[in-house]
Amino acid sequence: MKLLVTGGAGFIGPHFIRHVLQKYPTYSVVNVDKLTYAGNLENLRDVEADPRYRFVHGDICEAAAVREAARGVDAILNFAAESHVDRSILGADEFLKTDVVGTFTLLEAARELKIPRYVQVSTDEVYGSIDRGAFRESAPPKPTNPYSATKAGADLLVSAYWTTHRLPVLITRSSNNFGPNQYPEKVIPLFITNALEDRPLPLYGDGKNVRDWLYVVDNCAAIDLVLRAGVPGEIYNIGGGTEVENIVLTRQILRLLGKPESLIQRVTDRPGHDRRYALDCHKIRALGWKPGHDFGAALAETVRWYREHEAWWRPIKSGEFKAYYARQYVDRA
Ligand code: NAD
Ligand code: TDX
Repeated sequence: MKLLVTGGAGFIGPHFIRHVLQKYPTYSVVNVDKLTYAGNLENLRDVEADPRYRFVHGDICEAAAVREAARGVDAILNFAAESHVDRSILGADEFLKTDVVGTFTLLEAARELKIPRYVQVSTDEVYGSIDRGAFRESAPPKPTNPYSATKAGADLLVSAYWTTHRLPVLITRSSNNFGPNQYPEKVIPLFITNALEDRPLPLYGDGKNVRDWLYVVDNCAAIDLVLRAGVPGEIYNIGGGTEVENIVLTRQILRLLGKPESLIQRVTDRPGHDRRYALDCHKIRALGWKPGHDFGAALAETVRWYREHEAWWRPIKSGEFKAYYARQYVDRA
């Protein structure tokens, strides 16, 4: 099987590519990535010499480049996105381009080239916040921030290509991922690396927002299963089943690092901050998936990875990230 993976140089993409190349000796992967601030070829060093892997530096909004890369593949998996909520609040331009127009461009290529399978990697955020219970796949999208709105727009377009064109599409909606190689703008790597630098951990609002954490390799196994066994036209929720309040998560990270709670800095809340995400995962479980990692052990492993890979995150934090962080958190403090 030949796969086209987009956004394969970000956080989840490299884990998925590694998963596929290790598990299936006959598979090959073409990775199209624009290498935005979030793309980093360091994340793929261990696979780049594999003859079954090829990198193409390209933008999913460019139809000709997409068509060229997609020719002859058996499936497209679209991981490429602008993915950070706080950046979408500062400015949503690139979110509309990549998350919506990019998805449209890929769908058109898949239709024209009659690609047998298309997987859209989406998010629990499209459902919006839920106080009690959990969203099923049939719940209508109710996004609350520009990022989730563009992801929801993309999902609707993907579903429309099934209904209208019978393009064999599948959508995965996962909860918050964590693990090695996650860009340090997201809360877990931000808090781990700030703590390692003895800098404050900026906790939004009352710290009681809840996220359902999923170890990244478990998400990759689920996406692989949906690719192989999912029913075209269907949506699959993928949740870690571990709901944690941000304040609890923050204390857990500090404990793992042996750092004091005085590093916690309460800052102004994120505008439109979703209180709680929760997914009903009966559908993906019926396909035969469940999370394979315990949250506490996976968090400890992640903390260890950042501790041992300063050479990976220090250049990021002193580069593009620095200006972003100043803009983001100086205002809130
Ligand atoms: P990421 O921000 O770490 O990586 C995104 C990648 O896409 C980068 O390599 C970037 O260079 C690339 N990219 C951006 N614009 C592009 C374009 N126009 N053309 C080609 N490549 C482009 O994101 P991630 O955390 O790895 O998330 C991957 C996917 O999973 C996204 O679609 C995201 O919405 C979804 N998702 C993420 C999470 C999470 O917790 N990280 C949870 C649920 C869903
Ligand atoms: O500095 C921070 N302080 C803080 O309290 C940051 C960056 C976050 N937070 C809070 C906000 C959220 O309640 O932590 C929680 C997690 O925040 P993020 O890591 O920004 O993730 P979230 O907004 O939940 O979105 C993530 O999960 C769904 C990913 O970024 C999305 O790409 C994915 O779709």
